[in-house]
Amino acid sequence: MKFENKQLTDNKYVLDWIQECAELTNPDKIVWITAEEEQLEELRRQACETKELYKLNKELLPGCYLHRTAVNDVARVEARTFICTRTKEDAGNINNWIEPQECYARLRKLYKNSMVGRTMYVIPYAMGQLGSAFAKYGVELTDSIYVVLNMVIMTRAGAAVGKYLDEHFIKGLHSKATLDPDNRYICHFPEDNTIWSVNSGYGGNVLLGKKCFALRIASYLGRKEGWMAEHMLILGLQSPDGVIKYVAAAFPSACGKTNLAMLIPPEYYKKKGYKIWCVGDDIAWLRIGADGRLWAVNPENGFFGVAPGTNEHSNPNALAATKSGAIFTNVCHDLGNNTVWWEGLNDNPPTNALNWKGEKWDYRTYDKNDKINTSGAHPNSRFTAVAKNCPCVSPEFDNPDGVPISAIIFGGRRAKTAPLVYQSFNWQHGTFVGSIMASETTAAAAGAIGVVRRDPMAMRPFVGYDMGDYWAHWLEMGKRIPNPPKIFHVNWFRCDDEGHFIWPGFGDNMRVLMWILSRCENKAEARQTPIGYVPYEKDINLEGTDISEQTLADLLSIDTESWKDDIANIKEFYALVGDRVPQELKTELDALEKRLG
Ligand code: GTP
Ligand code: SPV
Ligand code: MN
Repeated sequence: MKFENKQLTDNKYVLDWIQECAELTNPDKIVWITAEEEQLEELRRQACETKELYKLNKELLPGCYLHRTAVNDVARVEARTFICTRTKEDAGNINNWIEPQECYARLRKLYKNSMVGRTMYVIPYAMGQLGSAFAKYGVELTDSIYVVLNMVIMTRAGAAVGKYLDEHFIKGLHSKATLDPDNRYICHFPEDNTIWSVNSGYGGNVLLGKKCFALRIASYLGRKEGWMAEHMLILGLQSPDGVIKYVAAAFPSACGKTNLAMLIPPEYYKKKGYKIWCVGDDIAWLRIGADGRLWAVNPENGFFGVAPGTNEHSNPNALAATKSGAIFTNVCHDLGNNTVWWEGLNDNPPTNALNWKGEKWDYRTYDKNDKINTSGAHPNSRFTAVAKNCPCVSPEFDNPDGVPISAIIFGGRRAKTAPLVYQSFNWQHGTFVGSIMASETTAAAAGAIGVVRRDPMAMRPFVGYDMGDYWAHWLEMGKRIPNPPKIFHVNWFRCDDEGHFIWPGFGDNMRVLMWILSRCENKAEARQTPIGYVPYEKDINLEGTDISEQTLADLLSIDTESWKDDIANIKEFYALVGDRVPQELKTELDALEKRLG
């Protein structure tokens, strides 16, 4: 095996594996990613030459690039994502499963000579701070420069990782191959620390450190090793006295994690000196600290955020993070000044532009009922931005110990059933609340949009083993945490009968965070209802808004009939999850049904 540059480890286990993958895929060259600026600059140059990347306006967007994926390759593909444990039972009924040896054999045929004429890049990377107790290491082999450049932003990648690689590292093999959608596979072998991804070039399918490693493989490792990997943002809320309290929140894909993690407090709170710090916007690894609390780190190093809807008002922090060194995927290309645009950025769509498919685009043809074909940017178009470029990035971002979590918040898109906020009675009931989460589907995954489906803990597509066992692990963790966070549920997406959101959302979500934290400090009373503790209206501060008391009352009301209807659907879902649903959760479900009357 011949490397083009100096290899970053002598570990035989690592080198043997690279050799084996190179023999299979047969690249022309193998290059170690040191992530030195000179190397990255050369890769950017090459990618621009082949039009894999477009260099954007140097003055307005320095160091920024645009990339377009194949039109049939714009989101995660859950139907082609597999958990390949030795037994089907260990993957569970919610996951797709292929027997590992059969899967390896099937995919070997697709990888065979897939890198002929291409370079294989070897990316050593860490999820978490190098050398910290939380950190885990991986190597991704890929034939895509786009993947290399994204991984360098999204993870801690490069030469410094070499010395941490040993036989525990996560082996990731990615090849674009022919991008054949019918032979697209995102496969996880948790028992072998292995991820194989083939025939895709879209983020969540190919940036193997993210969903594949930091959630699917990590959730499996977390269960084995006594910690948790969750689809959660982490934020710090600083009070005028300087004290910062941290919360972690799990919302399904494209349901508001990035926005909440970076929120700007409403004027009323800002003036008093409140501030929000972003520790993470998508993934949290949680461990029990020596002090008996639950501590969280964000294992990532950047944001792979939804572009549409991001603007100066909704999320100025995210927007600022995309102003330099960012990669935009499937957004609209403004040819006038060589910048980018997306729906919801502003009210001035470019008049000389290419849409996300790279076709000449006339903004006047936009039809919100047919976004895929008429929008400038794809609804799941994304920006990849360096976390440190975000103005509100937490000073604790690099703290190897993470931050202590006061509250865990679940949430989803529910037009009717869920109130603005409620608190669970205790950890077991909170686990139940997470297990029955439901949300309308979004453009983040291929398939129908706006269909309500159960998405427990926002982890339905990301648990690397049986869902029932995952819930049991939650219950087990609760028993082991001496001072556990309180568990809440929120819904920013309640609609009136015309389908308009009735809660303003975004910055105003701070008002709900304030109630949540006051509950954690035993400073607010609450109304006990069948589903949990709900705020008294007087305890949600509406100062500076035009929300009427009636609207707030509606937001906090519990529609008993729709909850009763939901019970049947929950039972069906538990039956689908199957034998391993913990008895404690079935008991909670029975108790809820009784309380609803
Ligand atoms: P992933 O990166 O896919 O995991 O998504 P995410 O959970 O980080 O979602 P994100 O914050 O990017 O939000 C996705 C969409 O939800 C955007 O179109 C936002 O405009 C919208 N959104 C976010 N917060 C709110 C809110 O409070 N209210 C309303 N109505 N919409 C919101
Ligand atoms: C999600 O879909 O939840 C994302 C984007 O965060 S992706 O990395 O594509 O999975
Ligand atoms: Mn996500």
